[in-house]
Amino acid sequence: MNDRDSMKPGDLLLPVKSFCRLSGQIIAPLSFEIHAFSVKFAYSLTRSAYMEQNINFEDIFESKLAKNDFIEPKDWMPDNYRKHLIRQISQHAHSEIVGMLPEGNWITRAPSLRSKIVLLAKVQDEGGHGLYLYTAAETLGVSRDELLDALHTGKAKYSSIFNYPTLTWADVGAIGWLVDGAAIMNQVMLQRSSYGPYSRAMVRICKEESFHQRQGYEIMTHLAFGTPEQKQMAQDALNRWWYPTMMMFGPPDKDSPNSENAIKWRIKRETNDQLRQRFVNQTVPQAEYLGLTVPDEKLTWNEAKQGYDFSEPDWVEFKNVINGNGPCNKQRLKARNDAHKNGAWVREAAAAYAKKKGESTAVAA
Ligand code: BYC
Repeated sequence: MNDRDSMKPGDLLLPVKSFCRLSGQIIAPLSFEIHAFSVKFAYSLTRSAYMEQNINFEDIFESKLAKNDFIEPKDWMPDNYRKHLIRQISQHAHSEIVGMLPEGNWITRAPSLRSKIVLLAKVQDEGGHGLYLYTAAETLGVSRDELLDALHTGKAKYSSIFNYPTLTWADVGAIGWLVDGAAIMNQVMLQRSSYGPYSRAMVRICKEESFHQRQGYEIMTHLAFGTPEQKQMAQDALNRWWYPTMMMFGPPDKDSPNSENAIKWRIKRETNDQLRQRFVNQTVPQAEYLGLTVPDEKLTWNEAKQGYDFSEPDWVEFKNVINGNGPCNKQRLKARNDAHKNGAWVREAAAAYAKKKGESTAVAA
């Protein structure tokens, strides 16, 4: 088992057991457990060892990428790579916790005890995903407070999809089926992302997202094979969620400023358009099984490309939503700010407990 295998996503403690090798010779042995905030210390030790040997950091970084090795928190990385990751991982983390809100809205109104328990578990999972991802972002030298502050003040983006309302129970089904389905499509590729902590967080998240997708499809199945009114409810949810889900993959490749670096640095392995196409190819047969109609008159199978031709979402609407003017942006930000404010006592209690525990450990030692 190597060091990477021994680390679990969400770990605050990063076991570092690294030997920096030059031509097979160990030049900087490091073997200790460090807290995420000490990453910079380990990095500077490694860096000075390399400098003595006149090593080009960029070459080492590039050769790791070329070999499909992970870049780890203690490794040298270009500033723009670090910035790119902080941007993407924190947006992803924000999406997970804001994503709890539209479905959380239905916990008290779930139509049965079983569906309530399942929905509770799912929403709780999303909170956990946020935690793994904030922790992964912290390994890049940014604090949780800075990240949350950017979300709460509206500076940071989160997925456009969570700015749409959940009007009926069928919307909870559509979110699981379509939104989690799209999320998995994107996140399976991110399991192979070049940044170790992000990639490892994705492995666990993907397992849970698969369950979420099935939960949503189960709800849609009950409705689609239920009464005509239930089927209509399912169709209405599909009509409203189809295009917003297509927007989740981001703008078309030609208008995606971050894709070039993301692909070059192996943060993303596939482009926005490639993933969107795969999502359509996978989802259309699922809609057909349910007897529901995808709201796209142009949707046709293209034998030559072995995929569907489909209509693009409304990119003007997308821009409005990501710029804060979607149907629920203000409501979502207010809910997050209120939750943070109301949770202050929990953070204070946790900090007081950690301090007390630290003091009693010091006395015992
Ligand atoms: N919404 O150059 P581009 C979940 C922004 S949570 C908002 O293509 P990139 C779930 C983009 O940030 C799933 N903004 O960017 C949770 C950029 O703006 P900045 C969330 C978007 O990064 C709870 C600009 O547009 N998944 O599944 O190469 C319950 C230009 O875009 C969106 C992730 O976060 C959008 N949809 O590609 C249920 C996955 N799209 O930052 C379910 C990780 C684009 O330059 N993220 N923008 O100001 C990614 O894979 C990529 O960041 C994206 C965008 C594909 C989203």
